[in-house]
Amino acid sequence: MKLDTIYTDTIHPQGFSFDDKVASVFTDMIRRSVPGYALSLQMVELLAHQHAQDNSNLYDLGCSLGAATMALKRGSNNPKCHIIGVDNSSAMIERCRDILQNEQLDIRQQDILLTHIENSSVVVLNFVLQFVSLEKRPLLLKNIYQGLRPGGILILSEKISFPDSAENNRQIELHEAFKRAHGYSKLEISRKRTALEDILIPETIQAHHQRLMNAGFSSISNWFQCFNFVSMMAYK
Ligand code: GEK
Repeated sequence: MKLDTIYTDTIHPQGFSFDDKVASVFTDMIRRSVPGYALSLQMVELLAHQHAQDNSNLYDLGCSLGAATMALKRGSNNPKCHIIGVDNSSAMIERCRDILQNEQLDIRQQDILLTHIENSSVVVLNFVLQFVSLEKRPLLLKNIYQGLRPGGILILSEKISFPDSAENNRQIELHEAFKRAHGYSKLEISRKRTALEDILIPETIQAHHQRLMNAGFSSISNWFQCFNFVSMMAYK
């Protein structure tokens, strides 16, 4: 696994994009940056095992290198399910296709806002909605809802914010301590924070729940939280 040193270099990117540099270190980056990432993949597998329906589509929206796409495959373990991974980054999709070349998965380079969701029993958004502009989030969730079968689920993991600013700052500090414990320096953390401003927009749990309800989901629950990272599921 190639080590993420993107923000240690004296010449580092000003903004953040899912380019070749990021794709080449992504596995290391997400593991050291997102508390609970490995668990999120295990739970996608478990939830897919419980909810994947015969002859349905399972979507991993914003699949990056296909880690959650593979969790859908392992969990469903059902040749009657069609598994689709979607990402709009060409660097991610090229590597993803390479990694998953023997896996019989449908990997598409596409904007998830344009993906037609149909006949689905499980949809995954694993740390992806946070990168979609705020005004487009409601429509994306409505599209997912209308493309799910009754009893189908959306598995949603996100970086979140807190309504109380003191609490918000405390949780950000805890997350930064998590990153330091995983070998990132203070300088790398602060450069990355600047690079992600206006690109990763976290929202409160309440905002997420309200939007899921507005989209039509009937039962919404959180199944994991560590600091400012939360995982939820929502049923149709
Ligand atoms: C995992 N789910 O390993 N359309 C398609 N892809 C998008 C869009 C969009 N509009 N916006 C962002 N992406 C993965 C991790 S990473 C999370 C997901 C992170 C893609 C983007 O190209 C990137 O690959 C992914 O969403 C976000 O479980 O980097 O924190």
